[in-house]
Amino acid sequence: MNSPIIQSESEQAKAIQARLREANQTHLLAHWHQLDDQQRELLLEDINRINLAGLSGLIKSHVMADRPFTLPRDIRPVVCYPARPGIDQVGLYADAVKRGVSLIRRNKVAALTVAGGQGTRLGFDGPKGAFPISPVKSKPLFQLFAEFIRGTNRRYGADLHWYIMTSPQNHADTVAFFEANHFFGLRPQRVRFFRQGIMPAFSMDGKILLDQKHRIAFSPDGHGGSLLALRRSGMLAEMAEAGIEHLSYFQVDNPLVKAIDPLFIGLHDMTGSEMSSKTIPKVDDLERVGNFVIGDGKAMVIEYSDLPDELAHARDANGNRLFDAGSIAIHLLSRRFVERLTADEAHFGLPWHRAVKKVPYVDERGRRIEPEKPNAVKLESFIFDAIPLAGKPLILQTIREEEFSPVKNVTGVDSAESSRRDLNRRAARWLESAGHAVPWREGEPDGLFEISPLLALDADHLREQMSTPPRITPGGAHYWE
Ligand code: UD2
Repeated sequence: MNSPIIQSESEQAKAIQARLREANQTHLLAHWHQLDDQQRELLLEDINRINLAGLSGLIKSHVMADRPFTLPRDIRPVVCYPARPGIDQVGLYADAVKRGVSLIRRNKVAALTVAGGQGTRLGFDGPKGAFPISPVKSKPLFQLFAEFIRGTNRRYGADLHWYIMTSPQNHADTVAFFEANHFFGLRPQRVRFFRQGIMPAFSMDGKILLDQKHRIAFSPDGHGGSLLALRRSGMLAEMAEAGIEHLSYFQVDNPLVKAIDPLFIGLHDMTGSEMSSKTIPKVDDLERVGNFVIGDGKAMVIEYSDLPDELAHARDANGNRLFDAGSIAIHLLSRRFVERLTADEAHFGLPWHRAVKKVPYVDERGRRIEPEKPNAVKLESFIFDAIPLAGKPLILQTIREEEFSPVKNVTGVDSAESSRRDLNRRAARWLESAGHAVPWREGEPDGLFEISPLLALDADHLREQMSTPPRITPGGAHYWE
């Protein structure tokens, strides 16, 4: 094939051209002659970020072939630890809380937030963690997590690390946001940012897309990329040195998350689980959350889009939903498990998932096209695909109203509105369970209620912390810290 010729260019450029020819991607140099020196350098840098060696096989298997998710042959419901212990589990749960607290006290646990997504659905200009969400103070998501960690440090005398995964697109803005806000009161040394990996977007016929004439259209490689990114960034080695044993993983979009949960940590550690997850009963058959199942004998998550409708609607003998264990993307991973999974990058075991999306690109004539229909394949890996690779995976049920209300859209289901409402309702319930009367009107708390995690991490904690009745005015805005 007649490829664009780089004549009289650096040896480096020539070598790249040869590698591109082998990978059938020489179109990336189509506009080379119109680029200035700096742009050429940037383009070569971008190309060097791609693992061209393994590319042809990947394109054949995942880009060109619409290889749908292969369902396990045998799919059964999972057995979970219940949210509230049965009579014969009370002792186990009490021991687990003690174990969890002891691990927290000794800083053996770190928080890990994945915040590399693009948050396109929310239409927010900035890192998603900077989105203001709390009902009274409009605190951003990152601040609520920071205060949860500070509250935990305070309660247990700990000094926990917090790892935050950014993407190349939002890294600088995320770090600047923390700096501008003085790390929300955390010690800056304890807040560790690391960038996730990237993958190029492909045209439907397997060509890497250009975002500009000198830039490749990259996007984040999925939250499963957090594992390799931890190793590549040196964070995994740092964790080992600091004696961190478990990572408490959660998504940036869920302000209700218990960023550090002694019970969950204790159960994970006591049972020798390598990866543990929280689940909630689904609100309806087709709720857009992953489904925990036992597939061919192994615990795993089947994403909502991959679960066949007949299974989503299936009922057991009592008429209950058969596959009811929704994934809320809260996990614990043992550091050693992450080390094992990422020891040999060439054989990293998480599969790629294919998504067809709209991706703007520069065509062969140099025009930038804003497609109206999905035109490109993006590849991402998902953290929950590590579950079947884990020893003794554990699944703990929890309570939706206490722990899950993600911010994904502007309004409607899983929106800023619904999440703020759920934070408000939760604060009102905590006050009531601490013995304080809260006015309600038409099924909602009458007023705005916000309890900082600096004051209380859960309802029981609030009961300890707030013994005198707070002043509450119907319709008013109330905040405690
Ligand atoms: C995710 C789960 C779904 C359910 C739901 C709960 C997947 C594929 N699905 O759905 O099963 O648990 O969450 O809310 O995960 N992120 C990165 N880097 C990336 C991509 C995503 O850091 O390359 C982060 C992103 O910032 C966010 C989280 O991962 O915190 C979730 O990503 P999403 O919004 O794409 O996932 P969603 O809502 O489809």
